[in-house]
Amino acid sequence: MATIHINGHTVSVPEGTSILTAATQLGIHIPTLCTHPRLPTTPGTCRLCLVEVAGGALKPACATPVCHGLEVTTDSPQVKDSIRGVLALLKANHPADCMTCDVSGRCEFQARPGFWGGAWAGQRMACPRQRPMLPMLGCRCLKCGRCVTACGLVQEMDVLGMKGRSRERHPAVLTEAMDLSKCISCGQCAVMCPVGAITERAEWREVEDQLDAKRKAGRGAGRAGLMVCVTAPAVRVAIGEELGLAPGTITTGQMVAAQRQLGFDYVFDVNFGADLTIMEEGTELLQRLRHAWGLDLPAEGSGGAGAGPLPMFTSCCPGWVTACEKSFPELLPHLSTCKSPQQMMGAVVKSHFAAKLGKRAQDICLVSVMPCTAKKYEAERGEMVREGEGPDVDYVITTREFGRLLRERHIPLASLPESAFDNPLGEGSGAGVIFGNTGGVMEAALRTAYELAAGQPLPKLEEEAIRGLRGIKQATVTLPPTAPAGMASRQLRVAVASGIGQARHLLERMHTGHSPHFDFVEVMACPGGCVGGGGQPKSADPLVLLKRMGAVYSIDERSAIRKSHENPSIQKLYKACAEFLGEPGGSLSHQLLHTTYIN
Ligand code: HC0
Ligand code: SF4
Repeated sequence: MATIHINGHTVSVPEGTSILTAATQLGIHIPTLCTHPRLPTTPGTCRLCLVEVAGGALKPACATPVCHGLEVTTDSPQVKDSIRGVLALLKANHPADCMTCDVSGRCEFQARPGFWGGAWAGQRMACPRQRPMLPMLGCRCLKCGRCVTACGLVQEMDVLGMKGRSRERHPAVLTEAMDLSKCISCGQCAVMCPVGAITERAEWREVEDQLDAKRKAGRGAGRAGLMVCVTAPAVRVAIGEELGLAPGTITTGQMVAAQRQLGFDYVFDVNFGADLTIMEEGTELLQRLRHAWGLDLPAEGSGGAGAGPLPMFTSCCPGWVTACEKSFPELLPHLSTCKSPQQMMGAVVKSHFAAKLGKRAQDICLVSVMPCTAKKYEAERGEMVREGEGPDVDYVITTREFGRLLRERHIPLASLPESAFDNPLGEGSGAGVIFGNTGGVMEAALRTAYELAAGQPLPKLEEEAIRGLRGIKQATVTLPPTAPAGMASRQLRVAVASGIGQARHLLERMHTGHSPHFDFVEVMACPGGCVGGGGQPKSADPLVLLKRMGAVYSIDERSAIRKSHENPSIQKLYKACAEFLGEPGGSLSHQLLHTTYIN
């Protein structure tokens, strides 16, 4: 252990601990922009955490390890002068466009003492906006390198690198163009950016325009007609945080109330779409298993899903689907043919729900609130746009954009009385909500697939082996001896990868035979799953993912219905509306709820 003194206060920490960490233990806050508790390196590039060590030398606190007896001062005149100089340099190279920047109000640079006022050399205004999902505005860049670390060391994608010299130096795509790169639009670079140099492509202004048009024209009569909002599982445990509440605060009821105040005519839940996905994906998995076990051949009219190879991989994460298309094309036949819950919601709202109201698909404007930047890309894919009718999902806004919309309209989320989702597309099970956590899609699928195969419920719903933040998790579930013939005592081996870098490791292990054969594999491109999505609130809390995950699991525990196949609205969609969907895996459900991903 090393005992050191910071501003006259004493603390003992393990040798090698950074001055920054030691100061934090003492409750002394040293601002920094390039360090982040969820990134594995402390590059010391922003120089805002300079401190004075004995002898008068200035050192970056984030990258300087302590040694026994070290004396540190964080607020000497020399430190203050140097930081003022660093700040002036950063500001000289940063545009004064806070008025129009999408992260204004949540920007770490703005939060720095000394940010406001003083000279902003050049006063350069915003660079032209581009069309990619994650526009880069090099002129805002502070050159901290967090985005490069997130992309290279966490996601292991190596799409970004620092290019150029001195004031022109900023992160850039290493290939010629974003389109030609391996980028999967996961947004982990954006969520780590302390300013707005990489942000999601903003759609909240267009959504606001649509809502304003409707408000002016009266209920349901605006330019876009009926406004429908659907919200992903992970948003309800993060929108409160985006608006200043503690991480992991659950605000489902207030979130629905806020969406109504914004002017949406109907507010539905993507958890319903998640339950629908489980019905289709569970059925598809069983078809593939039965085929592999030689129990039967795929049924006629099943769209060929039953003939798919094992292991089956989940297909609900668009970052992962893009990774398969760009980097692992040999896995495309292994992807489940199911559309994601977002796209299933879109398809059901624009067909079944529209028909019930006597509307056409194009009379409905569907806005999806997602923790994810890649969902914007998913909604625009050719397979998700119906000829002559337009896209199933019209706009995708991230949790951050949703927060921005509420701040713009002065809607006080935290103090709103709770409201409930509209029915029937607003009813979701506990299985649906855990989709938001890494391992959740798998756990939800097991709850249903086991029961379909074994003819009895899982003895324990919680599958602890695939919970938590480990990068690769696996479990084996054994069907009971009483299961129908051919199924009895069979083993189902499953794996879960959290983050695209970990997925790559899992694939390598499977390829080299270092992992057992798996039947079903879940991949979520972002570490932690959707709770850690690229569109979620930016947070410097090292425990933030665990807090959001805990909140998601607590919603499941408190749910009266915890299995997708027990959701009465889902049963109704298949049974009472037999003329609409028929049975899981049936031909209409194939047309609406499935797709094939090709390169
Ligand atoms: Fe997810 Fe989803 S769980 S990808 O992370 O499957 O974005 O929350 O909405 O579609 O349900 C994101 C979250 C979703 C989808 C669901 C899946
Ligand atoms: Fe890398 Fe993901 Fe950012 Fe693309 S979106 S540059 S893959 S971190």
